[in-house]
Amino acid sequence: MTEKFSEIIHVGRPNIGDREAFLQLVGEMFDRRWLSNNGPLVQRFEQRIAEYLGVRHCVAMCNGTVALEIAIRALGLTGEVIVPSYTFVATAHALHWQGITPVFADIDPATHNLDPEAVRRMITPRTSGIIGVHLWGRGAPVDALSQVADEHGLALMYDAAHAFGCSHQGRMIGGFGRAEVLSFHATKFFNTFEGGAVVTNDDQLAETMRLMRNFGFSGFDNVVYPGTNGKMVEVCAAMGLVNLDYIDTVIEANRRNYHAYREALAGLVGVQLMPYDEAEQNNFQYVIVEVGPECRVTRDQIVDELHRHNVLARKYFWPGCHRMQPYRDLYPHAGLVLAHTERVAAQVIVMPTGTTLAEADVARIGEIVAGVVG
Ligand code: T4K
Repeated sequence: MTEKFSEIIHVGRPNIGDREAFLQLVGEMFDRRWLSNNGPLVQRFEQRIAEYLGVRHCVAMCNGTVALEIAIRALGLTGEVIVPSYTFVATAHALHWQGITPVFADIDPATHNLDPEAVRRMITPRTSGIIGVHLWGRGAPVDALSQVADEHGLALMYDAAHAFGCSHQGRMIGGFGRAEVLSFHATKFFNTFEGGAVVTNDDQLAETMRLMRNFGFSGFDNVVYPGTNGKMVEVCAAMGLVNLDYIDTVIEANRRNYHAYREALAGLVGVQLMPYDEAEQNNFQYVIVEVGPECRVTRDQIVDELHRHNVLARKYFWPGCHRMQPYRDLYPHAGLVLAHTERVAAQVIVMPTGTTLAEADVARIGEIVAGVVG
């Protein structure tokens, strides 16, 4: 049988704003001969992100993973930090990379976000903090997590890599916890090629992170802190400024596709599209399909059929961080307390979306799924 798509359809195909505007900014950058080190484009970018999210500080970085590492270090986390296993592995690696033990807590199967009661059960005398993840751009249970953190004197920060442009309980994500970390990777709905940021309302923390991302330099020849190189370069900030002007178009395309998926998958037994709360502001970038036990076929059979038709749907975040290295060897029994994580990771499919995918393409993807589900 022939494939439904002759070209590969990717999850995470970049959305790219006005090319002329981008080239104009790059031309100005060349004229200035200022390419990195807190240049004027990075400063403008940081200001616009902070305004967009309503936070006091945006510290732009070279990618989301380094932004996580710097935020973790600036908060002084040590010993053990509680994180979900059901997340991109960078959340755990950013801790392990600095000699901190990621301790995996289970999720709420309805929201895929950390279950605050499961977090509570994982606290030990070595625990110094909690990193919540706003998975798929849906807000984590911020009130309950902050209550657990306060009761135990733990620092609370968020991995908001999926949640740029999203609100939770009517407030923009970016202002929760001590700090929130964004990713602007090429595959995110809003990208700066590679890039990331930490946003915070804490003046002192922002100042520390600015030092940390630039080797700890405070002026010429004066190093006042152990730092690293986490700087965003000017060309990335140029991309970010141009894509900020394009963000509403991208969100609208994602919203339209999400509704098209809703229609295309309606009535398929055991196939559920994860809803977005339309009372909130959403970026609609993660179209999540869950294949339950009532379905006639398995999640993997559906994914295989999609791939056969050149639709590279993904099984994020299968099999869970606890089953990836080095965590699988370090904590071979972690799965015993991660029942929901294991079940959810085995039933999720992430579908393609974005400005390069037309509504008609979504309908054809729906036909592939319907064809295999029967
Ligand atoms: N925390 C969370 C919760 C995260 O999800 C992430 C990143 C981070 C932290 C870390 O942030 P960064 O350090 O990355 O800023 C992708 C992305 O690489 C990663 O950024 C993202 N999360 C994760 C969810 O997805 P992979 O390994 O699946 O990437 P890859 O290369 O397979 O790309 C996905 C698809 O996109 C491919 O089918 C090809 C397509 N693609 C990719 C690129 C780079 C394109 O069409 N064009 C491109 O330029 O992780």
